[in-house]
Amino acid sequence: MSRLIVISNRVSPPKTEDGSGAQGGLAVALAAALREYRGLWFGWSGRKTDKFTGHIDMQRAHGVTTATIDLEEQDVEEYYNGYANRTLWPLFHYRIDLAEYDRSFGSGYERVNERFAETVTPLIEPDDLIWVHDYHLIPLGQQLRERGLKNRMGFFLHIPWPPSRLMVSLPYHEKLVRTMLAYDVIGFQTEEWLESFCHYVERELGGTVDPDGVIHVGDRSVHAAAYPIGVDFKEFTEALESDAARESFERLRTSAAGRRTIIGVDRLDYSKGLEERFLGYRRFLEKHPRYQRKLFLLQIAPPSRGEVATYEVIREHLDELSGRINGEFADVDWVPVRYVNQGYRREELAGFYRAAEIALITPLRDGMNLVAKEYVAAQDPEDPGVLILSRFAGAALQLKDALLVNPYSKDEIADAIMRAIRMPKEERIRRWKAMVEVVRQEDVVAWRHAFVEALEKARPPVRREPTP
Ligand code: ADQ
Repeated sequence: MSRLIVISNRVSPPKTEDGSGAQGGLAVALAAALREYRGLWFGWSGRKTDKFTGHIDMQRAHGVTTATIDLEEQDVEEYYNGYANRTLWPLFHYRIDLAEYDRSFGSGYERVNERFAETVTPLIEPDDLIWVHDYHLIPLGQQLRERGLKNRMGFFLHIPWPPSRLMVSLPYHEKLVRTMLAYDVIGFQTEEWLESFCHYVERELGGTVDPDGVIHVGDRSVHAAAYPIGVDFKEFTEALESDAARESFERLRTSAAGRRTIIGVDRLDYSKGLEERFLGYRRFLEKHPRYQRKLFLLQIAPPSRGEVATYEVIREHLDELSGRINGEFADVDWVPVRYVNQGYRREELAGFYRAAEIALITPLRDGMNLVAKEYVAAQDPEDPGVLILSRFAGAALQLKDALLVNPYSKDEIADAIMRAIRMPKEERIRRWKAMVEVVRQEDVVAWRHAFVEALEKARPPVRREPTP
């Protein structure tokens, strides 16, 4: 069997064999894929160094080999905080108003992709399957080809692909997208992002798309498809059985004192629609005063990307807005918004999801959104909660039985909360059953199998040797 080489911006070495602990779902999923296929996981260590040396820190823990490199301060600033998070992230989430274009970001992005290519190439054997992840590393495949690698290579984009009309606002967009043709397989979260990509290929690159998803541009043919990512259903339902989950369930239910909990869990990011969510919830409180003391919103939002100014701004706005809503509506024995800025272990989160009668997950744009799926996975089959989900999350294409809302509309959010409160148990069960089937079947194991299988089937194309 071929080895699998996973390459992503950051690498999080597995902390325990079963994947429990404070890791995100994706880290757990990738670690499990590597245990299954052997191979290694390559990426940035998260550390900064004075001078880039290309030194690879190889470690083996719990059946997974990781290989990490340190980056220079300037690399991190231009590649990670710059091009990845200040240019591509906002643009790909349809926020061209927030996207910054700075020449140094682009050159830093290219430089770090070259550094990745340079250091990982000697670790790769001819038969390895290479799986590159996300917007940080779009040109990496091309860089690897230029170093002579003929391996089968796939790229998976975890975030949306923007409509062509937005994409063209990126300086040198064509150059960037053309590098993607170096891969054999390109995966998107949903058909919608895939469609936007195909539209771009046809309109801007003059390519054609076969009905079976093979894209042709010049002499290159690439297989492009949607591979919706899922949660590790088994791992998550097992986490629910843990003492930590039981304790966090009790903790939330006890403190709720008979009131209903509306839960939101998101990285603190403008794409997650937190301000709009708070305003929608405020509209609910305004419209339905008699329900005011019967529920509360628990928003868990650990800060992310603190070195990027827009994230500081959103954090300030949310501090201010949650304070304002609480000041306006709270009473001595009731606070309408519990706004928490910390991360929790997966077991604890599972318990919180189970204890919450309603989940309010309203990103303005999201590649998939795993929190929505985790919430569904965590529900009690006899008495499940209601999922209110943004129609602009990739997950909405699969979770059609959620209450789908336009996250920009305060009234739609307010009305959905009312509907969730009043929803009869039979309807809750019916909707949940339909959703949990999807979450169970299209889980993260199915996702990685589908992607790796597509990669295995891709014929290694014959390419030129690198020019000396
Ligand atoms: P994210 O934007 O980070 O991921 P999401 O898919 O919701 O968004 O995943 C977040 C993960 O972090 C979930 O597993 C969640 O449980 C965990 N998490 C969030 N808040 C937490 C907290 N306070 N404590 C502990 N854990 C917390 C990107 C894309 C998404 C895509 C994923 C996977 O933006 O659209 O679904 O990658 O492809």
